[in-house]
Amino acid sequence: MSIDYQEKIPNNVDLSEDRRLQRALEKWQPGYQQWWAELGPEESAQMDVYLRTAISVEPGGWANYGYVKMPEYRWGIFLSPAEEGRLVNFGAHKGDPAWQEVPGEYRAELRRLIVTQGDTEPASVEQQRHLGLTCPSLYDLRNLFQVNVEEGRHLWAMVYLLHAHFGRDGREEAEAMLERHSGDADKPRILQAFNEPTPDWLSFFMFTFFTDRDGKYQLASLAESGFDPLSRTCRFMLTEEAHHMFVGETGVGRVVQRACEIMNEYKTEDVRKYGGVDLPTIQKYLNFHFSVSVDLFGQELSTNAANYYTMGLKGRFQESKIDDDHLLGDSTYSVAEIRGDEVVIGDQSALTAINERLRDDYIRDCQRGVDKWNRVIREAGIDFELKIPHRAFHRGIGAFSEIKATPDGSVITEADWDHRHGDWLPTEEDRAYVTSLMEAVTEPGKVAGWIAPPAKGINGQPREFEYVRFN
Ligand code: BYC
Repeated sequence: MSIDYQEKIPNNVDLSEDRRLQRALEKWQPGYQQWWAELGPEESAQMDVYLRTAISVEPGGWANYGYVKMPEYRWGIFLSPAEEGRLVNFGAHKGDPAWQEVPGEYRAELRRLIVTQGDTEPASVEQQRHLGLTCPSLYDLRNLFQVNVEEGRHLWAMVYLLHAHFGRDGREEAEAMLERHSGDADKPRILQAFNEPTPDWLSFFMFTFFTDRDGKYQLASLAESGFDPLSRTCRFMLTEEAHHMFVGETGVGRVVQRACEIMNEYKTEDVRKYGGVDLPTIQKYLNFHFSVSVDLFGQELSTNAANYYTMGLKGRFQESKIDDDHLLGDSTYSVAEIRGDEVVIGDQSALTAINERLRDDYIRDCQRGVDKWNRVIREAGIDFELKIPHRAFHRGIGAFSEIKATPDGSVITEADWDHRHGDWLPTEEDRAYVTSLMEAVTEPGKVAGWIAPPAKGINGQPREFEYVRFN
């Protein structure tokens, strides 16, 4: 399954065998390139960036690193290898051969899932477009750009499915991906977290930790799909996603580490005085990014999600490894809900609670990363613990969007919320402080004062390697 880089659009799907599809995608390509030039990373076109490019979809296919100017990055179409004899693994069609073509009766639902997924990818590039101007190091700048080009490729992945399987409406949807823009008043991105700005690097690291992790869980559920081309493309996308979450986890970890170093070196809690980000501010950013990211899982009880499952279009996380009937007709699942002014746990149909189950899987995974940050704090001998807020905190979607709650899940009045939310979410002042730290550091090996250096370089290169060359 090696990738053909001789083609205008690199691919491992024998694109040249399907002239119509090839022509349609080649027609979409200039619009994509124009979008990248206008809304991709600012002032980056002339830079040589040390990027990885997939050379095959097999394990180890990531070995190819070299300097690339981003507008010349070889975005293409890569699907994981087909599994022979793959079946639909859940829902009403369980046991049928996986579909190679869109099942006609589920066309609208499948298109909607693919469009929602696809829309997030260019959105994140738009959200992050100014960050390069204030990079804390060349290492970080290179990682930002790696994330950006791969999100661009994820858009290609979804656009390929739309073009290859949805005819004219698919082509129209592919156009619309370049017309909606993050934060645009008239044509916003579909999901709210993708209309929030990513104004500084602490936000970027939080975003890649929390929001990219939603990507991991959504892609993993779509990778279970009975629609085989979607499954195969998501499986390959997941291999790219892992690096993005690494950037988030280590990025926040390095900000935490620097805060602890300052506290110990100067024997103070006043980390800001010495140009670091204090732990309480990191906690507020965590609260914000966690809460907007858990919204991305949708309503706790969702007939949409139940239908996607029964139709065999979107499964649960690691569906095939779960030991049950994969139909969920009679099963129940515990779901937190509001009763009066209390959060209580009740049993609900497992089928309608699919979104909530995925959210639970996600929260457990987030906790693992937060535990690592807490280890850094503990090892520095500091008495402070970062905490994931309760799922009822600061929600815009689902049952909890109706109420106000503290980070530990107590329901409070609107008036109380108005009075106290600045203790839990970044205030204007917090944001202004974090913004004031954002100054570009572009000398190889040097790192801004608010973040610790990375533990090691990329692809075995030293930390002082020139990861980005300015021309
Ligand atoms: N914002 O029945 P419900 C990634 C709407 S991130 C706005 O719960 P459903 C990435 C919903 O559309 C992963 N609206 O909805 C990360 C529905 O509208 P209608 C992206 C929302 O469908 C970083 C209504 O509320 N992938 O890859 O079960 C960088 C009822 O809701 C939101 C996917 O999301 C919201 N947050 O669940 C780059 C996978 N939530 O029908 C990339 C595909 C709900 O009443 N998407 N609504 O008009 C899905 O599976 C589902 O669409 C969702 C929503 C899980 C998002």
